[in-house]
Amino acid sequence: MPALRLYIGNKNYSSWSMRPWLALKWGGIAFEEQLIPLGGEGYGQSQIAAVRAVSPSGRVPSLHVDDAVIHESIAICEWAAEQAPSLWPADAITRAEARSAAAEMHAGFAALRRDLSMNIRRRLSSQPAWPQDTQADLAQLNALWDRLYAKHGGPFLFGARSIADAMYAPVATRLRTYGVPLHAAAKSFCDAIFADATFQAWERAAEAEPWSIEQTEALYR
Ligand SMILES: N[C@@H](CCC(=O)N[C@@H](CS)C(=O)NCC(=O)O)C(=O)O
Repeated sequence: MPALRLYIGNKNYSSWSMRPWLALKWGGIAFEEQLIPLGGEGYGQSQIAAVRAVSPSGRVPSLHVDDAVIHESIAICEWAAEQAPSLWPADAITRAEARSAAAEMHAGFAALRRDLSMNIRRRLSSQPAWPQDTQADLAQLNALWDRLYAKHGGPFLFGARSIADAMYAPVATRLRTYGVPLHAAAKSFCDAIFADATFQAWERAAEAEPWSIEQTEALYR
């Protein structure tokens, strides 16, 4: 078995880190994790260099498999699925649909990611007025989840837990943080993620972290 080390950012803020971490854990793949605190007061050249030293893109997550480096969250998830094929649906067409949904998250929803930064610990008391492109992303997300729940019946997006759920799990926390009203399918998805023991382990660690990134905390204050 190769030596696996996953480099991640702060669990409270780093949504890209959460995705492959969940996939590896759900796949039963043993790995060591190393957290590099990102952002916050005094963030500077030494942390940027620390990330660059473990990831050619200068971003986390990055998975070291012996001497090889796999970066980009979706590529790490795909590697995990090669070790644990049940991370994708068994049926070829359903698997292709799950890959479409996962790729859409990785490449899309830019306005949602810009305006609803992940901040697991935080709960806003009232919902901000979202710009039009963010409203469009939220509508697109609801339409996607409505369609997948109607087709596969839950409890996860493709019935059983898959990488598609890992890709959207951080979004569930964002909807909770910013108090976004939920369609029935979105509520079912969020409930399924929040009840997942692996997700809960990440969430507990996020809540216990000492770091605070003022730029994110100051949003909508
Ligand atoms: N497309 C990349 C995005 C990775 C990304 O943006 N990571 C952020 C943390 S969530 C990062 O490393 N930022 C570097 C920094 O803040 O210095 C992926 O899917 O892995």
